[in-house]
Amino acid sequence: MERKYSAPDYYQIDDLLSEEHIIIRESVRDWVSQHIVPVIDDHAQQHKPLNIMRQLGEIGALGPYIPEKYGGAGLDQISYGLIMQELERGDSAVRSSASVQSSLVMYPIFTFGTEEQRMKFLPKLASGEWVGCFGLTEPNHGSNPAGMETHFVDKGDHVVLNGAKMWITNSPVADIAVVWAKDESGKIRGLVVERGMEGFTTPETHNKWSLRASATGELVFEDVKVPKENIFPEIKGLKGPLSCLNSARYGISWGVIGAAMDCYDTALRYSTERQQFGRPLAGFQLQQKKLAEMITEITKAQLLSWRLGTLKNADKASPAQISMAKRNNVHMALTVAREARQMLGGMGIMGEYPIMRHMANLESVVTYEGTHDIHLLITGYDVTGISAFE
Ligand code: TGC
Ligand code: FAD
Repeated sequence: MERKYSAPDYYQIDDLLSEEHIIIRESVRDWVSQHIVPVIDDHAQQHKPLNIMRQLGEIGALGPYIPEKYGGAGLDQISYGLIMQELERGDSAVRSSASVQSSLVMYPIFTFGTEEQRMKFLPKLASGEWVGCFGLTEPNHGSNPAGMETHFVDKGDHVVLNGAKMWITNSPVADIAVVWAKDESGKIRGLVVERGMEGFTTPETHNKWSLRASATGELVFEDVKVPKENIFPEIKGLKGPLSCLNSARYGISWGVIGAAMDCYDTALRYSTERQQFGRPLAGFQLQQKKLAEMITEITKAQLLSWRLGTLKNADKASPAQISMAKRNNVHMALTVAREARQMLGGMGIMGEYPIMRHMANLESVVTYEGTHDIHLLITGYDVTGISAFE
């Protein structure tokens, strides 16, 4: 069945975008309609991760804001956001792949890497020839990465890495991993671990009820010898990985708008077509309340992310502003998905509509990249000056 889609723009936000932004958005939207929408339900139902990194590279979705010299597209932050929005309209797994590769792998290599590291890794990551992943979370340290146990010791021209990371998007298919680990003085450092290094394995995590079209796994390091040229030279401390998260969380704030728009559009369409008690569902006040609240919250989220994008373009977005947008917009999208699912009645649980899949995916998105409550505490810290974490 061909699925129709009409993206809501209730506040004429297109007027805030450039011609280039709209061309980029429309081309990614068309790609998603042609290549993701027809196959995504099968991948999610079968728990069969998508294998689309090269295609994402071809459409310029990998490292959109990385300079062209390194294979990126040299675009601005609004373009990056719009690309994430369109990809997540298809499925959070698609946006996850693109945002991990762009913000969590290419961004740190570009920002913290040596020129040799940039030239070695970035062009192949931008084209999708290589898949990257990002290892911060550990079995015993999720919300509190400062406590990480993964560590390395200096052995002259190389270091020896031990430890384990958990819940790592794309680890089972990754060619390289950007890994955060402590040195002998207990400082957090970043290094690139490559597939094939002895003692490095990436077991897959099975039986997820969420992000079923995405591969998730572990990173296990057993005396892995990593050459010193793979270590980021200067960056030390938690601000290294957290800077990458700023970029990825920003992208998520846009991405989830795409999922919410898909749910809203599906519910609006269904409720005008489906008749009960002799009239369309959309004619009942309770259904209109749901639709009116959805479009209000989507519009507010669109404005929040657009403004954040302009701040990011000017290099003025604070981490706390990014936390607010990530938290607000993911919660908005989950609420829209839950309400939209109800509006379709029994059909809302079926794979021929995207809503239940988006809803299940968003249960991961509300947890990863900092949980809903952690982002609230970041805002609390920002407005009071008192950290609830200490
Ligand atoms: P705290 O003492 O506040 O800060 C330590 C140092 O870090 C600096 N900093 C930041 N720098 C850049 N950006 C940020 N957002 C920053 N937040 C803090 C800070 O200035 C300080 O620097 P310095 O120079 O003084 O050392 O740190 P804390 O230990 O109290 O922790 C703060 C907390 C809880 C907010 C932080 O740990 C946190 O954000 N926890 C959540 C963990 C998280 O988000 N994990 C995500 C893992 S990756 C992932 O989920 C990928 S999913 C991908 C997908 O599939 O799409
Ligand atoms: P915990 O930290 O154990 O938290 C459990 C609950 O306790 C949460 O509700 C949390 O909000 C609450 N809590 C914790 N501390 C506090 C506090 N101080 N005050 C109040 N409440 C608190 N990580 C990576 O490094 N790379 C990846 O690519 C990656 N991909 C992921 C993909 C998926 C599908 C998932 C599900 C996770 C992924 N993650 C990844 C990990 C993700 O970032 C963590 O799951 C997340 O940071 C939360 O950590 P945790 O699961 O250990 O939960």
